[in-house]
Amino acid sequence: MKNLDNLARAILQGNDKGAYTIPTSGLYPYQWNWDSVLAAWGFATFDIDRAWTELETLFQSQWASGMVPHIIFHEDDPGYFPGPQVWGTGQTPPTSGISQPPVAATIAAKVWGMDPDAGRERIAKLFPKMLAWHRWYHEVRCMHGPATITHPWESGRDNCPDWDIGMAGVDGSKVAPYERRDTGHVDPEMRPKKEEYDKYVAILEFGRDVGWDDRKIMEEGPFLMADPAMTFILLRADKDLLAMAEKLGEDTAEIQGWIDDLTAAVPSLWNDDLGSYDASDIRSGAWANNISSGAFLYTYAGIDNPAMDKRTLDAWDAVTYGIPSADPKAERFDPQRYWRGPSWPFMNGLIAIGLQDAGRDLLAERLRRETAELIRKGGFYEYFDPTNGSPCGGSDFTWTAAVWLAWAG
Ligand code: 9YW
Repeated sequence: MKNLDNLARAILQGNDKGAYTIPTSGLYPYQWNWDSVLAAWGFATFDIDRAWTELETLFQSQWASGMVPHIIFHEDDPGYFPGPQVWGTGQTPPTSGISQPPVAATIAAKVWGMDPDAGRERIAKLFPKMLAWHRWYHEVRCMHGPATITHPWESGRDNCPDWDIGMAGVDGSKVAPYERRDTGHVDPEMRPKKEEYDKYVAILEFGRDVGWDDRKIMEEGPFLMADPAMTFILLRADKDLLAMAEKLGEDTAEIQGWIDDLTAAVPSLWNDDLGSYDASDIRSGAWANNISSGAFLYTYAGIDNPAMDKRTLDAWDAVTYGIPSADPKAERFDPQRYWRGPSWPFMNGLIAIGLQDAGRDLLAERLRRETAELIRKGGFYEYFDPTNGSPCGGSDFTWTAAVWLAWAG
């Protein structure tokens, strides 16, 4: 649809700060890691040079450890909490101290496919940076087998029921006084609750107090959970990185080793009682007992699992528009509260990549159609109620516009 294409481009251009894109003005005024990568996918449909620049800017803020932070605070903006001073990472430009799901290699491979000749030089420069990021993920975050997260924000699925058991053990009562900003931009009913925010800040303060030391955070931090989505996204990205290494004539042995190790860890994410991939608390071993859209990324990782297919369809069939972020049949399902139920267009897009690659064209097409309908009816919102399609969260959202251009529209 022409006019929606134009609108989507205008949203990307409106959120474009020159060399990076913000998710939406007001609510999220900085560069976010996976939002930015998805923005590149959208830019690639009409401005390939700008797509590469987006990825290059992101990797300019890579830490010496290889970690690529989840937020880069290029310009100070008092409209967001917690800002650069709270994170206190000492980086230039300032950044947060945690990462986000590594969708970069997967999307960079797609952008290269859209720019096969000129793209070679740009991808060759990005390759060692992506390799270093993946190495950090494997050596640090995968030390227990599956990919883990040290903060719910690291998962990018902040208040998903996946993290409830891990959050239960976090003491949020002693955090320094702070003022939330998110609830001034959007309806508080669509955002995480105060108790959750106190705990988010407490986990952040731990990281800052240990100088963002990876070892201390992994060993002593207040929160450590195995994340199925992070595991599947990393595994998929490893495979894309391997294919890239082959095309560039780079060594593949290390990447192949990561793929083997992570594939071997996937069965540890299977909760037999629930009949689903599930998050778990690394320290206690307890399951989250939640069926989330993150767990539905197994096909995206190239994993075949008929029992999980059934689970996915059960959850999907129980709503009308796309994949719900939490189990629609569970009591804690909350169709408009962020990651506790809503359907997220970019997440649907990632799941559809997996379905498409697995040759499940009808399902991929259904997901595309439902997502397109959400956007057509509601606009380029951050997320949507999967039961009635109402738009939620921030408007004029970058990754929603990007997936419209690259996939849904
Ligand atoms: C926050 C920007 C980010 C996304 C995350 C999403 C949310 C930030 O917004 O987190 O302050 O809560 O959960 O996935 O990258 O769009």
